[in-house]
Amino acid sequence: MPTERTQVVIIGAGPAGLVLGQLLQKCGIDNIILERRDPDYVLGRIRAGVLETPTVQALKEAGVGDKPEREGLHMNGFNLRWGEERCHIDFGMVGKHALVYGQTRVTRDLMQARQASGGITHYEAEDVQPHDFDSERPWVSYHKDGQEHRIECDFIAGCDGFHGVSRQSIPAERKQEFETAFPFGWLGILADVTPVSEEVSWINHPEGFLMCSLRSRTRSRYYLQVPKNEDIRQWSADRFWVEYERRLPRDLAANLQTGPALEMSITPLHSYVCTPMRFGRLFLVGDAAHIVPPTGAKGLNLAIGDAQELAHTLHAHYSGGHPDAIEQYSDRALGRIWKAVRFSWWMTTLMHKLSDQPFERQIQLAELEYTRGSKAAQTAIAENFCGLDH
Ligand code: FAS
Ligand code: PHB
Repeated sequence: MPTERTQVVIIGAGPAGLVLGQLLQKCGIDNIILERRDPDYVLGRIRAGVLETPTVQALKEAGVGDKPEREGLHMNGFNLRWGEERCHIDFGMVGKHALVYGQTRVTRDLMQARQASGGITHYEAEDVQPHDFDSERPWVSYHKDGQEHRIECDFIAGCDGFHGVSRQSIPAERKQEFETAFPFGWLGILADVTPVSEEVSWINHPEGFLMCSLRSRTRSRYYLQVPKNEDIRQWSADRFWVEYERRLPRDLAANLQTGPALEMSITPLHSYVCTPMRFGRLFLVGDAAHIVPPTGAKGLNLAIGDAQELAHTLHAHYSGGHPDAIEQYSDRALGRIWKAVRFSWWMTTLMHKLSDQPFERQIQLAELEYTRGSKAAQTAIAENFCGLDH
């Protein structure tokens, strides 16, 4: 069996794996990424769109922060809408801003940077398996081109997403899992039509949530709340536009441009956290360890935050003088993660149709009215959305 040797094996070449790979590279820590798909498949997944300030800092550290700052759309606030009512959340209240810059572009920038730096990424690596991560000599096996391969390493980083192999390799009795699922999902559409507004709006509608976001001044990203088990095959772009226009506030509906879908998909909404995030010499990073509903625009930002946390941890370990750095990774990451899980859960319960109970909707309307009249409440939303300092 062909055997390679490196310091850190990274499973998964999504945002977490690629950021970790770049940061380790810059610290002089050898690493190999194993990704089960090919690059085009990874780039074809249309997902997040908003980068928090700490995330842009991490991307700069990884050497790919200039393009988001140069080409991303500055987000200086957003709108909460209900009926024809509106509350503007101004990020200036906390002296920060966010950037609208699609996850696909972040991933492409990272792939190009890794290729330029000579980092090793084995795409289409099948049956990746972590081994002996409770020992001093962990290793990883995988299949490629009809051969089984082995990589001996010091550490394994599970950056393989919610359905990856890393977390599944941990026996149930060693994990404490926290989870709550919402009875609905987001039907998203990406279309080359002029956005209804240059500001992102979250809209609480009696028949279900909708969001107006964008990727550029000519490309829109919109979402509709749909029942949890909705079948995407039942939704054409035309059906989406009819329902979307029906729920939009009048001023936004007047600006709506429709067109063919570049992509349509349904994302279930749930919250999940696995603790701890370290098992011997195996670390869980990003969606491999936690999932948040996209309402708070946190998933991608959390994943990149974890990658930066782990890179600093491993740098402290290898540079010596910090014997407890490895032990601290999980608690430090979870402190940041739980605050984002709470905010994402809270935004979801505030803005979505949770049930047919009139009481729940009255509570939501009361909270929205209160927020509109309270700078303190608006400031709390702004500081959570822009990313709490790590
Ligand atoms: P990813 O899932 O991105 O990457 C994991 C990688 O590991 C993948 O490339 C996968 O192919 C690979 N992999 C999996 N199993 C493997 C194995 N056994 N061996 C080797 N490789 C393996 N977040 C937001 O902030 N806003 C949004 O609007 C938003 N929308 C989303 C929509 C959808 C449909 C989904 C699924 C997620 C969305 N998210 C959103 C969250 C999303 O952006 C994630 O938080 C982000 O991709 C997490 O990055 P990673 O942790 O790198 O995981
Ligand atoms: C997006 O632009 O895709 C987006 C924006 C904000 C969110 C989720 C998704 O909370």
